[in-house]
Amino acid sequence: AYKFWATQPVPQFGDEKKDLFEEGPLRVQKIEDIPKEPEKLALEQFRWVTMDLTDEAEMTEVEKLLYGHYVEDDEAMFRFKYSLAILKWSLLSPGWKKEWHVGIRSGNTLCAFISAIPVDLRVRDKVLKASEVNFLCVHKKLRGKRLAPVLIKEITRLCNLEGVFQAIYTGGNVLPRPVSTCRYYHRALNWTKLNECGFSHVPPNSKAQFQVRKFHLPESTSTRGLREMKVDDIDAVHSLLGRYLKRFDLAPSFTKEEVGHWLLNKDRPTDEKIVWVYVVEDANGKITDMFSFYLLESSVIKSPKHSSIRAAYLFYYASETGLTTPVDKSALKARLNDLMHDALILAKGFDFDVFNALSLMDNALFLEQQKFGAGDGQLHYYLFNYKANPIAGGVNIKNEL
Ligand code: YNC
Ligand code: MG
Repeated sequence: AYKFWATQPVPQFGDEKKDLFEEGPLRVQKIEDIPKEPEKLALEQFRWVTMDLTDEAEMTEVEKLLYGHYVEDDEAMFRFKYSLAILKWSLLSPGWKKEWHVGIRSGNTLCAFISAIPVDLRVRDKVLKASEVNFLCVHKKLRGKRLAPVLIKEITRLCNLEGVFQAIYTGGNVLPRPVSTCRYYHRALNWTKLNECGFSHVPPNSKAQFQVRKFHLPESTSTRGLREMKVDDIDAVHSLLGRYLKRFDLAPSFTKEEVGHWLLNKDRPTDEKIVWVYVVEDANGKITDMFSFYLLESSVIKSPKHSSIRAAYLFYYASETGLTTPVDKSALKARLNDLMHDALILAKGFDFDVFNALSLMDNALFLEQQKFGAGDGQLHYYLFNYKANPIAGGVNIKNEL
């Protein structure tokens, strides 16, 4: 059924084995054997281009393509709306390579795109020099013409030429074969607006006013010592987050530079702020906890009243409470609920409409209590050219980005 994916070094459906196996690459290649040129495009008006994303005009072309043609929900009511700021953040991360920002132009029009960024990815006890593939997008008028496999083969070739043979990627549709699957959860902050957009509904036997009351939040946070993260906190946050992520089987292994990039709004004007990061500093000046969320808007395609939804996505978090041996689950649960409650209050204060999270990391400890509801979307995690045993609900990469 998967004409293209059946030919790729990914685990196939049907070859699942009950027994645990040794994890590792499915295919081993040498850089010398990788083709130096891209595959020829079938139609002659099409040509390969490397997008220069440090050039505002070229970045704007990518933004426009995604704005009109990127991921929508099943009912085509909402579409991810990536701003220039978030694209810069996502695509110009430490170690980024120009060659990994790949476009196809028809004449001068950008009509397809795919990208990768480098990541040191830990799968259980092994750290892979991998890439994170994202923003695969084909113009709506060119769908169903097998351009996606061509783009995927080209980004593979370009990664391979840099000595990168493994990749991680996520998606809403089922492909051979997820290493992990998460569910989306949503916590209304502005229920009335979400309702008007067709995102939230009045449950049977309830009323709009009960929903508004259910999702009401206090004005101010309550965790003592909570404050915004600063540049000076990078070392402490790098250490705390690094130790916390070790709790999970699939996680990036961050350098300090990466922590600075992903968690601070350095060089970004205030009105382009995209990530909110808070730490808890105790009486001795020690950073004991941190949490973060980022802004990603969605276009509302069908509402006459609203054009976009401001969604906060839960990003990295960590707490010393989870780092005792053995872990005191009830203490961790209490702490995370306090922290996430404050995260919701802050997001509400910054005018977000909804707070999204996935069923990963330790989220099961607070999703229900913080009034998150399961959405219909699922997010599947895939590893390219790496055979791994299934990873249960403990994945953490920048996901829907
Ligand atoms: C997808 N999302 O199954 P088979 S997520 C991977 N990821 O192949 P055509 C996908 N494969 O089944 P269309 C895919 N979607 O025959 C479809 N496919 O084996 C497979 N949507 O190609 C599909 N962005 O060109 C089928 O399909 C084949 O014209 C069909 O284009 C697909 O960024 C797409 O959802 C998704 O823009 C581009 O529908 C288009 O429909 C579109 O006929 C809206 O393709 C936007 C959207 C996807 C977001 C993402 C992660 C992408 C990961 C790609 C895989 C990377 C592998 C690792 C490479 C590096 C390796 C190293 C080292
Ligand atoms: Mg196509």
